[in-house]
Amino acid sequence: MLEYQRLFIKLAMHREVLRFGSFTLKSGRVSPYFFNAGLFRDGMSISALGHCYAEAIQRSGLEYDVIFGPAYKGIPIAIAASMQLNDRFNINKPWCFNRKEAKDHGEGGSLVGSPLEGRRVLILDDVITAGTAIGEVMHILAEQRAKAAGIIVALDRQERGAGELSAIQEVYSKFNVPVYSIIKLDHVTEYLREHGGQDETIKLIHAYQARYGSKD
Ligand code: OMP
Repeated sequence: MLEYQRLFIKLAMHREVLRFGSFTLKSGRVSPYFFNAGLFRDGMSISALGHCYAEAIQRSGLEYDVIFGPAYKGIPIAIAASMQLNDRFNINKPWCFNRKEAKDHGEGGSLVGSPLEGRRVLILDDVITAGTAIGEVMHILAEQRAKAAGIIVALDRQERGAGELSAIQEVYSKFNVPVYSIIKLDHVTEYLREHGGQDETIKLIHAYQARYGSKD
């Protein structure tokens, strides 16, 4: 695990973005942990989050023209990451996000920010579990005749999608788009092991993975 990944988990646990307990997911799966990116809700946290995405973007080596943050949780992620790319890496990229409701007056349209049409789009989102949310984003890109260059999420839960493949493999085989993450679930269990006293939590995560985990 890299140092920025360790710091990311530390911050996520400190801000209770990453919590352990019993949580019913969108997919209906009952998970022993949950990652709520909406709780990076102060200046220091969102700045650190943007830095981690910027780091993951740079490490991915992906080539893209514009950064897209799907509403709602992807919006501050895209803004924070584009600021950190500029400030730390001297890379100035345009950003864009969607509204959930299209406006019928004023500036109109359902997109805010830089146009997507005909461009290579880097999608920044919070979490992929079964891959449903990403399907909706691909629909927006198709409408704009834009091409997805890649997807970066904060946490790869390393779970199966609808079938036997991992959700991330499904995204790749369905849309031909690579997915990267700041951390994977394996990093979380490694971090818990390093810090000790979390044997019960690790056991519950392993049991959950035995049921829903992907084999990659
Ligand atoms: P999928 O659409 O199944 O890939 O689930 C991704 C979405 O689930 C995220 O965009 C969140 O809305 C939500 N989610 C989390 O935010 N954190 C988790 O740890 C798990 C989920 C989830 O419900 O699977």
